[in-house]
Amino acid sequence: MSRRVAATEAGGVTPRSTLGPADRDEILQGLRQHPKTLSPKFFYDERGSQLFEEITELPEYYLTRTELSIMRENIDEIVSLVGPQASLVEFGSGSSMKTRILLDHLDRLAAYVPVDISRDHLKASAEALAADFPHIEVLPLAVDFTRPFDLPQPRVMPLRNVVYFPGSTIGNFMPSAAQALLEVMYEEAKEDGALLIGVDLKKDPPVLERAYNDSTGVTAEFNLNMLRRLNNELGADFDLGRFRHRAVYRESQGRIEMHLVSASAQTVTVAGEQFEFAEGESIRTECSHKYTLEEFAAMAERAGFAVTRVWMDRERLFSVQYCLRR
Ligand code: AVJ
Repeated sequence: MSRRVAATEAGGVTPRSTLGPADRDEILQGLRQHPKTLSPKFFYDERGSQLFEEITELPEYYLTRTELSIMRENIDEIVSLVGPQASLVEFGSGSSMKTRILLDHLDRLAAYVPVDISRDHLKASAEALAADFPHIEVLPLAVDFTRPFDLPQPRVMPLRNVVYFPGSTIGNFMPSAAQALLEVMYEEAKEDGALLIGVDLKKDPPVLERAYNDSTGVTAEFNLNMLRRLNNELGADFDLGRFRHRAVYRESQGRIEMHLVSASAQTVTVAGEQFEFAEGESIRTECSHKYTLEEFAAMAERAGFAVTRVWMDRERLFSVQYCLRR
């Protein structure tokens, strides 16, 4: 029976094999490590992307709705700071509502450049945006945005570049990698450029832990789906029933860590390689770093940006920050 058919029966979504040889090597490398780790980028097969959409609507997961309300309430000021005829360079595929709010309001945008490594997802969301915003030149770029890249040349010369990075995805990067990513954003912002970024803020740990351990178990399914994907695409034999979702806030590192905990001692084969799991041993699947305003401002400063405007909700749960190249 082909994997395609099996997957349909299992999850109702027909996953396409999207993991390349480099991904397989990275996954095996992560499972050989102690503690075992898997990159959160591997969450997002079709089922994973759908589950994440569901997460953004959960009462406990305040991030997406809070960022959206901050954008809506402050869009006029954001538009005046960005100015006319800018080029909006989004690190990510731009499938979110937040991007549409910007494309709806920014003044005579010269171009919109979504940058994402997953070519298919990028192409689909860029085509949808180009159809909905025919007056904006949409120039998708399928590259790895953690390394410097050449920007496409729009028909209309932009007066400046504004890099956009919503959703607090900056939190997924370890502090040194987050620093390095801000330095790439500094390069791509170019002269007179700026950065508009969503940053989730440090807060009461129970509030954070609830956001990653929702009562309906959607986040648990999102986390476990990583194993389903390895079964589907790398011929692994994970028994999802023998792993448990766990998300904890590590105060000293200022981050939520998501883990898949082995419920018993077991052996799992992935791409023909065997991995032993002790009872209680886990795979860390995601880190979500949270920042204070001071901590993020210091990191932005080290990358060459000056934070010039911060918008927050009344409860100071989440921030959208505007940073100018110094
Ligand atoms: C999309 C990376 C911002 O870390 O909050 C949601 C992903 N993980 N629930 C986050 C996620 C668990 C999310 N980011």
